[in-house]
Amino acid sequence: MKLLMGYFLLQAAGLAAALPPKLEDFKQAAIDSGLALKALNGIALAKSLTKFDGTCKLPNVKYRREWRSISKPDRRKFISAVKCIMAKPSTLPPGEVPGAKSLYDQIVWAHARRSGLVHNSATFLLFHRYYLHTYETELSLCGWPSGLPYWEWGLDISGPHLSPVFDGSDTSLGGDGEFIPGRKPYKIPFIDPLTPEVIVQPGTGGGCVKTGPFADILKVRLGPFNTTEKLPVEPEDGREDNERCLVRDLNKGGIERWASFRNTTGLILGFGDIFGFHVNAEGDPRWVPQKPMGIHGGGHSAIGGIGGHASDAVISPYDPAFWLTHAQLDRIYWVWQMLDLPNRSDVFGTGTWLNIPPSPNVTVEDTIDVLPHQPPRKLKELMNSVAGSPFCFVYV
Ligand SMILES: *[C@@H]1O[C@H](CO)[C@@H](O)[C@H](O)[C@H]1NC(C)=O
Ligand SMILES: *[C@@H]1O[C@H](CO)[C@@H](O)[C@H](O)[C@H]1NC(C)=O
Ligand SMILES: *[C@@H]1O[C@H](CO)[C@@H](O)[C@H](O)[C@H]1NC(C)=O
Ligand SMILES: *[C@@H]1O[C@H](CO)[C@@H](O)[C@H](O)[C@H]1NC(C)=O
Ligand SMILES: [Cu+2]
Repeated sequence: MKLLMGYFLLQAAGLAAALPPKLEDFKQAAIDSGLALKALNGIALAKSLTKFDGTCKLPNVKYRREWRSISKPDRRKFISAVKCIMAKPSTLPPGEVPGAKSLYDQIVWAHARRSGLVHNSATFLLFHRYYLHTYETELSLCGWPSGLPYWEWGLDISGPHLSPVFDGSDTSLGGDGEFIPGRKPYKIPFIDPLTPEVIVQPGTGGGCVKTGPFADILKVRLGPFNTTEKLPVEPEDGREDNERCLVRDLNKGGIERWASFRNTTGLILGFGDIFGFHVNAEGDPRWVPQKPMGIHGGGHSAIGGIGGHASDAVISPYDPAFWLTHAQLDRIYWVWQMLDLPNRSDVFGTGTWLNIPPSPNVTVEDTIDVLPHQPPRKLKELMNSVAGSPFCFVYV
């Protein structure tokens, strides 16, 4: 009801029909406090509600909410659904991927085995949107009918170790990794020679996650993969059951430097086409060598820091917080798109990681899949979260 009223108010104010807002429309203080992003999400929501078509309708739309706006009993329900995915067996043919024992491992594998195609490539944003949908679908089969929660990085700029997402309680996604003192700063080994040095300082963890709902049940099995020269595509190695703990290194630098309200809001307001939005969101060294990481890298680094699984480009979905951080990235993309959807329904780039090996430009007529979970779909079918797509969600 509150949502609907907001919608009509915005309609009445003519905002939903206006041109996309500009950076100059907001005071710096409103940007840095998150008020601007909240307002932009409100406008995007109002606009999205005018776009329903086909089977996606107001009564069945999934609301994707920030972790803190979900009640504690509902957070526990969500966590139970995640545990249910971890308890189900993989459906892959026996022996094909021995490390994919549970359905959760299998879903991680769906990311790992094509990671060389869906990062620093044209399909990055839409593959991950489709991938989140895969998880949301499995969650609904496990008793969580609502939208996937997201994690608003900006609220935790003082440090993710202070966030309710990571407080280690039974309403969190687990605590920090065990603190390992005396670690050295780490230089990210970007392969692109144009990328400036990026040094990550040790975070507040560094070891195994031993608190929270998944401490006793979640094991990392697949990998590790050697990403020195390329990200994997259908790798032969890394498929074995290499059981180990989930490592985290909550890291405030990830948010301060790359995923603050200023960074996310600036990205939404700063670019009018997919080229600018995409290469900045992902910090593509070929196009923005002076700005590696992007909000995407920042969101990962905030959880994985140095050596944490969330910092691993291939198997980061092992961290149950991966899904919330990627929902936040998708939310920023969604808000940006909804502000001017007709002009923001394109893709930019080729079909391989940093175009290694070289591949043709991708178009919206090309397809992606999350096999065996989700069938191939044309990229143009994945643009609108409330019409003409397998999706039916909005961010609130
Ligand atoms: C990863 O691959 C690179 C290049 O092929 C090689 O030099 C390096 O030793 C490998 N690292 C590991 C840990 O296997
Ligand atoms: C991200 O925002 C912070 C302020 O919150 C700023 O210091 C930093 O330079 C920004 N990073 C990028 C890559 O724009
Ligand atoms: C957006 O699309 C409309 C038509 O759909 C066009 O009139 C307008 O100029 C476009 N704006 C930009 C910034 O491309
Ligand atoms: C691929 O896209 C780039 C960037 O837009 C463009 O410069 C190039 O001409 C395109 N290549 C082909 C073969 O269309
Ligand atoms: Cu990612």
